[in-house]
Amino acid sequence: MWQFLVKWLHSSALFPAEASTIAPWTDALYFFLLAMTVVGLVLVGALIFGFSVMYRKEKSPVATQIEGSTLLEATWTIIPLAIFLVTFVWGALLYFRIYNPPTNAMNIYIVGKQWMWKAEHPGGQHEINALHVPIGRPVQLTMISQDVFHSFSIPDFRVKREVIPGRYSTVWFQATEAGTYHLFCTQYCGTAHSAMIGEITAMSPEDYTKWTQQSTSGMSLAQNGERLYAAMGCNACHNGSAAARGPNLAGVYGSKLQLTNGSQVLVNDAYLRDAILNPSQHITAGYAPIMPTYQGQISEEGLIDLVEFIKNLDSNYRVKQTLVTAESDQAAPSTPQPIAPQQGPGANTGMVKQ
Ligand code: HEC
Ligand SMILES: [Cu+2]
Repeated sequence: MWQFLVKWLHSSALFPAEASTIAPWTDALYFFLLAMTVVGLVLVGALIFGFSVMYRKEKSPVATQIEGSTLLEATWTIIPLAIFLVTFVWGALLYFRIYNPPTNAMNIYIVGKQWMWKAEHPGGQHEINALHVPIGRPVQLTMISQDVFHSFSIPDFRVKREVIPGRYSTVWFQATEAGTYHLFCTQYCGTAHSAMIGEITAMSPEDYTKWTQQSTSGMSLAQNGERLYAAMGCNACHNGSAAARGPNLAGVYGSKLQLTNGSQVLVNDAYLRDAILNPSQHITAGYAPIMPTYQGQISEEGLIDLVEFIKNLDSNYRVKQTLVTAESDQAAPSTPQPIAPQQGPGANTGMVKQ
């Protein structure tokens, strides 16, 4: 019955395809709301119609005063309340499911700007107004806008999330069927807003691997980040040695940092980005507030590269460094920090959530 309804709606072009794992769930809630609305409409409509016939002027020319009925009032309060509470709980559960990516999700970065979508895969593949994803695997998008508000929407996946300047927002989905799907910007963002569209290509994991190999730019995001890290002089202070003026960034991602103001923060993508742009906002305990701000000096893409580099910094770096130092018998605190080996696009081991 359900399958039939959805198939029929879809083939009549009234309804987007259900092409992600979440789609049947959002649709279930949608149809529940629709059904409740129809029930309400029919009930109220029928009562109005029935009463206006039953109590028309010819039948009851003189108005009679009717005292209230507690039972009746309780009924029409409790039943709608129950329906609203069911809707609320159902919607909240669905919301948490949609906005909390599973820990094994692969991460792709999205940068929105007037008027295009840029996608950056961890392996360094770049796409404009297009996004290739594997099916059968949770995909998390970490999105940010370079200018105004945008909104990233894939109707066939029932995915939609605001893309905000200055802040990462995330959304995730798991595509179920190979195919191409529409991508829209659903937030009016200026003259060419309607052209801010693209194509999502969901493909089998094998095809996706093939695609990533064919479209690689040769440098992963983390490798780009490593270059930028050296070019911006970050390693002047963050070189991992004990004498360094800045903290060792290896393993910082996913950890809890103690700040000088006494609070603790979880280091995630957003925190890393903010630490680079507004270092004076949150000083790590035990360090002087000497880090300069990089506001206006690094593009959003550059920040993503840096974040990806820091994320992938091997937490065993210090240990390894000691071993290497012992082996070669010379201290080398200023050598660039090695990055964790790339395990193919998406094998993002640093993405473990707490
Ligand atoms: C002049 C020295 C200096 C430079 C250059 C510098 N930093 Fe820092 N950085 C610090 C210090 C000191 C802290 C700790 C105090 C604080 O939180 O501001 C810090 C904190 C951080 C943090 C917060 C995480 C933590 O463990 O405290 C990140 C992330 C970071 N730096 C990244 C960078 C990046 C990326 C660059 C280059 C674009 C950079 N830093 C350049 C000195 C520096
Ligand atoms: Cu837009």
